[in-house]
Amino acid sequence: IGEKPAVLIMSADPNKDLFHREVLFDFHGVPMIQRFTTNWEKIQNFQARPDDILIATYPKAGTTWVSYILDLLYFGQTSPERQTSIPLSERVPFLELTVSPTNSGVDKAENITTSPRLIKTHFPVQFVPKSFWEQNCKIIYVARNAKDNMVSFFHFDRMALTQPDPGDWSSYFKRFLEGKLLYGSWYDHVNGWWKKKQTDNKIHYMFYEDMIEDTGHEIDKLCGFLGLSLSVEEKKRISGGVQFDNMKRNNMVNYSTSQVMDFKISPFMRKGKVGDWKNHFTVAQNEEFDEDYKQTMKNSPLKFHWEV
Ligand code: PPS
Repeated sequence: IGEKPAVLIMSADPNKDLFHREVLFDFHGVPMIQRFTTNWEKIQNFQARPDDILIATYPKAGTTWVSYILDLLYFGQTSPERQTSIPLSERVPFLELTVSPTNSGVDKAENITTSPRLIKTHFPVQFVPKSFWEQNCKIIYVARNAKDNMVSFFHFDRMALTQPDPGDWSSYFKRFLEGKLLYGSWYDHVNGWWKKKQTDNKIHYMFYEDMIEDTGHEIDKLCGFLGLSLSVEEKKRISGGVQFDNMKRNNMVNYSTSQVMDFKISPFMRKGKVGDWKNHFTVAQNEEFDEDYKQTMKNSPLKFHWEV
């Protein structure tokens, strides 16, 4: 983790700054990069509305999946053209992302004219702008087992050309265990949000593995939490539309419109499985991981499924 650069210089050409790998720096104790911190005051002063819904995850835990489900739950029936003409990343702005002075998640969120506004973040709980708490907004948190989460993040960092250089797998593996990847420690992230949930009934905490096992059931639980009543048929339609193969084919949700991702290296919709870590972890790495996990998670009530 390097020093925090003093200033972020962005050119007037919004595309010029897109394609460089960023360098991590320590930001209030969390490894971060410029494009997620440069607008810090503006992000922290974001004015949430009571009906805003925040989707929070450690990166690669199922953000896009849940974002798409929520978008369909709220807007699938009323505005079908939204589904065919606006990329999901525009419908569900990424709160802390600043691409250029005229292209930021905060601006996108502020420009949304439909309600509720669906907003995505990867912030650890302590970074969430205070208005979300003051306005008592509903928050959906998705957690994914650390092994698959790590593998998915590794491939994402390879293909998303603005992410910090992932290096090789074995060094990535070590940095994950040390909490030295972007957004910091997976362990702190999932535990921090879980702890917050214990005193905040506006947080719905869900697991990627449960969505894989029974998407329909998780959609039912989401509807219960959000106070939505959709017909059985509509929920079935949504559950089908958000299955991996359908999302992978859907150019409005699969990030094929992104300028910073190189699908030749790895597609955004990569595998969508529980247990792909077995194709990446060596036996020794798995033992090291399990030993470390036992220690780091010894006080955590969270239980993850490593395979289904
Ligand atoms: S990001 O960049 O942080 O917003 O990424 P995120 O959306 O959180 O996570 C991407 C991973 O989620 C998988 N995914 C799915 N899996 C199963 N079913 C569906 N419908 C689905 N949609 C997205 C995606 O494939 C990434 O996981 P991996 O393991 O890399 O395939």
